[in-house]
Amino acid sequence: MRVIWNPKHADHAAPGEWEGGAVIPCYEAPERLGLIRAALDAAGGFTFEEPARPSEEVLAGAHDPAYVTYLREASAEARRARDPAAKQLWPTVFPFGPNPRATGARALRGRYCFDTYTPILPGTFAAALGGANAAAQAADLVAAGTERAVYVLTRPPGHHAEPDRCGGYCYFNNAAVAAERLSKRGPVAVLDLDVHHGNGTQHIFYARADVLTVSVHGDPAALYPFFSGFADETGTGTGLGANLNLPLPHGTGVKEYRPALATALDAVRRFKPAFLVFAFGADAHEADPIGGFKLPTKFYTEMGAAVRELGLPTVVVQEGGYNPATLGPCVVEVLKGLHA
Ligand code: SP5
Ligand code: ZN
Repeated sequence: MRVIWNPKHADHAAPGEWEGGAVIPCYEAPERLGLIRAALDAAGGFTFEEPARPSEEVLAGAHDPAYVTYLREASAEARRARDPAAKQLWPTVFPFGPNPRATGARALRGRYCFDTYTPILPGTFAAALGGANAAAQAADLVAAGTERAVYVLTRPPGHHAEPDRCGGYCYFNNAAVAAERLSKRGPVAVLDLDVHHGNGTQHIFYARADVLTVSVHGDPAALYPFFSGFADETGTGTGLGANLNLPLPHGTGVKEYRPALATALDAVRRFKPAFLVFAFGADAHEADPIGGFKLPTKFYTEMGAAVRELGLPTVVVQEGGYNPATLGPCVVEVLKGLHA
């Protein structure tokens, strides 16, 4: 299986994340990518390629130009700073009030970000752009019909990134970039099986009938991202009916997950897409430190095989997964199931 990986990923390495009034070690660390790559190498049958020269053009349709400019300039600002504290840009105040203009630098940090997990660092823009280009290249390979499935090995992840906001460790929405690119050639379904709701992907395609978004995730009443992912979010305008959320409770195991996955796959089949984008996170695993679900490693083979049954040309995009011991094995299993 061909793997497009993001050689710029390590340019983004957060010093920590704000949680409960303190900076804790960041779950989304550069080691994640190396662990996945080592596991794929050991499993065999995977070839690794870098995307061609990165371009901002791949972001069109997924992100607002003003946000792209902000992220580029904020990363440059962090690079120029001499004071170490100024080399990480964190939001402190978020938009509110009747006229939430964002004119100053401090306001912009809150305007273009929605949480306290997602700082902008000197290399954030380059790393995020590398991932978006890896996703675009994988989409082009799948669209050309030469590959039935291509895996995008990247970080930082993407599915929480909104059209104009970073959040949830995500800056550019790699899955949305792939889906947008494929949508020029036919209807696309995005299946998101990260344990967290893919709020950004949902938002980007919420009013579109040609891109179906389906997500199985932890109930946002109890799990990040809290404000998005409820079952009554079904799309808007011509996109009404083209978004399906299947929230499941904390503690969900195979018994509860399997029927939800079947429902998700049925929705994809009924939509009759020409292409699939599979936003894959390993954080629904029983050993994940932040997910709260209880899927065993062996279920990931079944998950991959179930997606393969759709028989669709597929771009698999890496999202979350935070247990260093189980992340690699989960990716190997899901890709084995998908490719077998
Ligand atoms: C792509 C992705 O999976 N993003 C997830 C973002 C979730 N960030 C919230 C992290 C909350 C960590 N809470 C610590 C509690 C540990 N017991
Ligand atoms: Zn996640």
